[in-house]
Amino acid sequence: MYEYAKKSYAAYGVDTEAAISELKDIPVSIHCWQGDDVVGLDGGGAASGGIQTTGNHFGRARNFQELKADIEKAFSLIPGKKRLNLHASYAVGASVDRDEYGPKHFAEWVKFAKAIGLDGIDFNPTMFSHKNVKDGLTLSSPDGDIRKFWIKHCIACLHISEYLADEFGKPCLMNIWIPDGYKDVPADRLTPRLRLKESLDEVLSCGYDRNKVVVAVESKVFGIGVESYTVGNNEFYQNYAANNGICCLLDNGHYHPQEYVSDKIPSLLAFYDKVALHVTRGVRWDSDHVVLFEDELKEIAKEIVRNDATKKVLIGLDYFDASINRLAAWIVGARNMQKALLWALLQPHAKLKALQDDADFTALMVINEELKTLPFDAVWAEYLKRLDQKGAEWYNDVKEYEKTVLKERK
Ligand code: RNT
Ligand code: ZN
Repeated sequence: MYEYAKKSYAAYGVDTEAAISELKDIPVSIHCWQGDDVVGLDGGGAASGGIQTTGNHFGRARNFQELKADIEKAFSLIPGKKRLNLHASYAVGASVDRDEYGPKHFAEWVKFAKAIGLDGIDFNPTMFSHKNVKDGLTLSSPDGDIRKFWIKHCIACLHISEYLADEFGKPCLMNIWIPDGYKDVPADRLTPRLRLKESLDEVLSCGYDRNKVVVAVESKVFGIGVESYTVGNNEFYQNYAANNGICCLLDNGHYHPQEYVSDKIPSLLAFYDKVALHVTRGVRWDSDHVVLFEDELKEIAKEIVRNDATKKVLIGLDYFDASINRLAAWIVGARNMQKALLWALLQPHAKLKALQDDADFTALMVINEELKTLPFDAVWAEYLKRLDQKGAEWYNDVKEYEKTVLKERK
């Protein structure tokens, strides 16, 4: 079947061998928080700040040991180059508050990530699920002590990120997302943004190593209970990032449902050296459903591949579904990201671009439609085989793990 597929793609000038070997090298950063419903290890409890995990499937990882075991099992069934995306709330054995976290609280994670052969660890300050989120605000709070606490937390996270970069000999992405906003019509939209700007300036001026840490800011349209106003919206962060030499993180659940991140990626690539992503699936809103192999996912992957941006676009996943087996959620989403990248690598981009420039839109449509039914499955199967990965049978492993490990967790 692979030989047949190879010929089918070759007829369009596509080299399946090249696609397979390129795919092996594209890292995908997988979020730790799918494993425990974004609860974390530092006592913050269930996610708050406009985000919510729904569902109550049995087997949630309740501690570091269980989370590590689940990650190890799930990641073993995901092909390709993997990074781990950690939130500060996953500090191990911390007896201090978040503003005093340091590398030692993440040393166990480093040991683990190295042991299971990961490419690196990415990091996030956790500015939700904490008593210092005052009236729903963090870095934009009118209370100077609150702002100071979170500024200190972000600076601590920058140093942890430097440590993570050193440990893996590769840059670490540190993404800043805050829940700040208002439920109802605000009386002042500007001042909170000016305070956020000042707070971020203070964080970035701490003297971190820009070669080691890529700082990103993640905008959002609204959160649950914060429907009327979001301090860190798209315009705010795009301008902030552009003016301060950092990068934007686009979460495809964070825009109006008729706005597409696939279209935003090339716009940012025209101006930025790096663009970070949270690939998710919003159903009617920022619902963080498991990533499926859908058109928009393919478009996102196509924009990365056809713009020669696999090293510029930092791909991360961000979803949390507690209504199904959490390992399966990880595996389905991460495999789909890989599938979409393979799909994108199997398109004859140069030929299609030439048709566009020649204004031959008829041929462009005809070929695009033909490409949709090429034997993609056989190339995917070959990729899995070469990486010694299972096909659809991965699910049997998860069922077994469910029976022997997850069912025991009461
Ligand atoms: C929230 C953002 C943010 C979080 C994670 C846990 O809307 O998407 O990225 O989901 O940091
Ligand atoms: Zn996100």
